[in-house]
Amino acid sequence: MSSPFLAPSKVKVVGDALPNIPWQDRSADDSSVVWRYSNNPVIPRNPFPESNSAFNSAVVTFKGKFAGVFRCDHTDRNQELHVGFSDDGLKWKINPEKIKFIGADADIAKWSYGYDPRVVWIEDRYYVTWCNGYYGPTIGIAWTKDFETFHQLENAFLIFNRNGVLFPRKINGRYLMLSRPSDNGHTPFGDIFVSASPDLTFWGQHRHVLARGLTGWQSLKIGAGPIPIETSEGWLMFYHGVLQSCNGYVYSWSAALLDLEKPWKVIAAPRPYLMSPQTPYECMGDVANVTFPCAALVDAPTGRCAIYYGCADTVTSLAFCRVDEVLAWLKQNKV
Ligand code: BMA
Repeated sequence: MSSPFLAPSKVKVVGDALPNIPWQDRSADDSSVVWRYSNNPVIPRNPFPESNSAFNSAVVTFKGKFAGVFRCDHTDRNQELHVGFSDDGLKWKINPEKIKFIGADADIAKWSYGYDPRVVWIEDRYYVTWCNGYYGPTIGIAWTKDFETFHQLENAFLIFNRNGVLFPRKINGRYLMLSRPSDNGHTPFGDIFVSASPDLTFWGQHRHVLARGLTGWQSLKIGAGPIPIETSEGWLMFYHGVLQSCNGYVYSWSAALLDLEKPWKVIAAPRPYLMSPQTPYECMGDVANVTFPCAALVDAPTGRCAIYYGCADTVTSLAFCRVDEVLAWLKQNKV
């Protein structure tokens, strides 16, 4: 079935043709704007024996195939980052050895924990950002060209901060990163901000982007998800939102549109979610009721988009959408 939100296809997605991204058409009886892969989850909780859970992970194209940085919490329940490779984006081989970052100042290089990675290609290399333990959570940055050697840079911000997400190109000569200032615990608050840097070391010009509390599903806190997608209409930013129920936090996600030149200006923010935890693998696991997107692969000419999202802090799943349909939906469902 096609979506009732089908837009005239004048929307242009900036990016490469990626005809081989994972894809499954929306089923005939489904009119959702975002739909789930029928064989979810694609990554089980224990891709190697020491893994307790594999979720909230980042996938990119690499040498015509796919690579990623995966959050694997170990059976000692430390949060670690692992590399994985896949021919089709569906079947993954995840390296049981955790990533060993090199090159950082000795003080920064002391590993404590790392989680919720994002990966982005900017100019000539891949950059990884993640929630890095340094006397509390902040945003770590590293780069790689081959997914074997990872060069760690300075942490971007002071503690406490999470959900550091780089834009895929410099804007007006500066790198831009979304983030969500937080606390040292489970943070019952949080808005999305953006910061600029000339060199990925020194960050400033902090601007407020989007506030929590626009509607119920995003009433407690919000945080950026995948790398923003550049379109002719603006930056498409998928983001998660959290509400507090009598049973705890519930993590859903949706999409907003940001100005291309000044992404702290919001063009449209959504009233409803696009996905909330509804399937058994999203509702049951180490943390119930979590859907948490961290990566999107887009085939620019067609606008087909595959989104990797963590489920219940336990496994990783895939969802699909079309960029023009999401933008048309957002126009009709903005706050
Ligand atoms: C956040 C992070 C995420 C996690 C979420 C739900 O604070 O730890 O990795 O998915 O909580 O537990």
